[in-house]
Amino acid sequence: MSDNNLISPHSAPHSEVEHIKRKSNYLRGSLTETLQDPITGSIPEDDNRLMKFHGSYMQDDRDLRNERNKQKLEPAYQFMLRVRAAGGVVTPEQWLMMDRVAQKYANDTIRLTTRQSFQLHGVIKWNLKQTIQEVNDAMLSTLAACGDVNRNVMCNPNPYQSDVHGEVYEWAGRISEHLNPRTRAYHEIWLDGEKVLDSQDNGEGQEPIYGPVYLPRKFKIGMAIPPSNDVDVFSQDLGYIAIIEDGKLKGFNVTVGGGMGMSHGDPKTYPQVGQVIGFCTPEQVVDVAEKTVTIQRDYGDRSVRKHARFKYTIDDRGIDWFIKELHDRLAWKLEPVRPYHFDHNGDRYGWVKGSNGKWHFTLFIQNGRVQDEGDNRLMTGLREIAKVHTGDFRLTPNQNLIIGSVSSQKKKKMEELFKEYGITEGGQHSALRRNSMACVALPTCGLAMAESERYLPELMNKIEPMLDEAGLRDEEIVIRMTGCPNGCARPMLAEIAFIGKAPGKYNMYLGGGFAGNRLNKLYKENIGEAEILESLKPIVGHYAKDRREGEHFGDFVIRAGYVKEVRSGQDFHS
Ligand code: SRM
Ligand code: SF4
Repeated sequence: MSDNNLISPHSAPHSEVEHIKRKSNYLRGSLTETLQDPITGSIPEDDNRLMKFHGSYMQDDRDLRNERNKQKLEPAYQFMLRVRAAGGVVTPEQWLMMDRVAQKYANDTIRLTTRQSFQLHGVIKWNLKQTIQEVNDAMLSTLAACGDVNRNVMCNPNPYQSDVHGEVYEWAGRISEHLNPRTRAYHEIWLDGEKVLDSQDNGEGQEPIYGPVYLPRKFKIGMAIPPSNDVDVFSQDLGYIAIIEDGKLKGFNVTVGGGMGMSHGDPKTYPQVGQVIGFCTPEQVVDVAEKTVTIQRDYGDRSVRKHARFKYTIDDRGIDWFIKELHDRLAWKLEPVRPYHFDHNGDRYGWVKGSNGKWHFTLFIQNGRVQDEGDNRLMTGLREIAKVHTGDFRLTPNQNLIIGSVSSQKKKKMEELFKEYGITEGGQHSALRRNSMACVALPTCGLAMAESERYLPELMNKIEPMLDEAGLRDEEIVIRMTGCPNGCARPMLAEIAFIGKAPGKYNMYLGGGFAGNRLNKLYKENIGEAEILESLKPIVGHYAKDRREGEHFGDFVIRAGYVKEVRSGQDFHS
């Protein structure tokens, strides 16, 4: 196979991370040794870079940082562990394992992520190996949950069309499997696997798709089943839109070049929506994924990490260049795009009966945090449900959970458990809250500039009375918040978004498409809570009074002139 850099058009020196990957001997580095170092709860920066590929980030509790600093203690180092499950589907046994390790090794909470994975926070270095082993014993994995590789493949968990969901889910699994790193490093380091190859190995067999330096940056794939765009297919590096005719899966439209991350005030970085480039059959999806990934491997920017995502490779070279390159590598051509239509990108809550005759219940979990808090015993409740459930659990792309495939006989029992533990579809909340997402941010995220998960519910308490007054409590409006412009809750696609700038300060964006099909636009910069509420109130009132039949909030704010429509990422900052 070719060295990844032979074709690279970027002549600038490679970034430090590229050197770390290259000399890591396929993600081994000195992890085995540094994990055992008894002197510190941390690991060196080079190994930390490699840890990401193994599904973990070193963090420290930022709430404790100043105090520990004053006491001349090292930061409270801990590790975040991300557990991947393609399409977010897990068995009750796997749920129980996550619940157990969260209590035993982490901070007693399970975090459901915006990409249908699990996160554990607060695992200390000396417990990492045991935690990862228990995860793997339950047939889940942390490998490639982070790092410059393909990440968890997202898949619509739509329970209305169980047959099609089942099929699309299978394809998501196959893509995921095919693009998994093949290095034995993970087995050697975490699972006491035998060391098969030594550092002299030239890697021919080790990583046939990625090669020795993997991808220039993370890579994300999602599969949507219209009319739901809950996976936010246009935010994915590579997306697939299922085309269903007469109830049967015919294939997929392919989208490329989406992405959310940017830096405040740097127009060279921007969020982008993917472009729909053609159609392929189900049997062709793995081939399309592999060839797309290899194009990014060979042409992505390895010198500037901020410019290394696939969206920039496409924008710099043009979509026609990409399509030609893809067709050349495939040795066949995509067919013309087929018609499709998305209605929304949020979740649909409560019970539905699927085509398999089984029942599915989507419950609302605020910002994906599963925990017991006072009278709210969500974590215990889900544990008790998992003990008797014989179907599956499906993590949604909006940080919620579906208790899937409940038989008619079991439905009543489930309802009793829901009642006992206060588990609901969120009907007591406004539709705005039920369409909300916030990223983790403080105290664990090292990149957070402001609160997000801990603050959005509080802000919502203040926005909800405003909605009540305007008669909009049940109006579905998508609102998202992140603690920085990396975009982990995909805020740039929300109708209303707040992106952290500094403690207590946010940039406010308006005008995203209700179906996740249009980026929003900056409305106000660097504002605190008082100004957020002051800014929002007149717009909410105006919308209640002047909206057209069926007009969504994001469309209204553009028509009413609050913000300009953004047609592509290049317009985002203008
Ligand atoms: Fe993210 C980095 C959390 C989905 C874009 N993301 C991080 C880190 C690991 C912070 C870090 O690098 O030190 C955060 C860990 C916080 C913590 O304490 O847990 C973090 N990202 C998350 C999660 C948990 C947010 C959530 O609240 O659910 C999501 C985990 C997904 C998963 O299960 O795999 C998560 N991150 C996303 C998404 C949404 C998506 O993928 O659909 C995005 C935007 C889409 C995209 O990638 O373009 C996203 N995360 C980023 C970026 C910006 C990447 C870029 O293109 O510039 C970073 C920073 C980076 O990579 O350098 C980042
Ligand atoms: Fe952290 Fe920023 Fe991602 Fe939020 S958006 S989790 S603050 S990196």
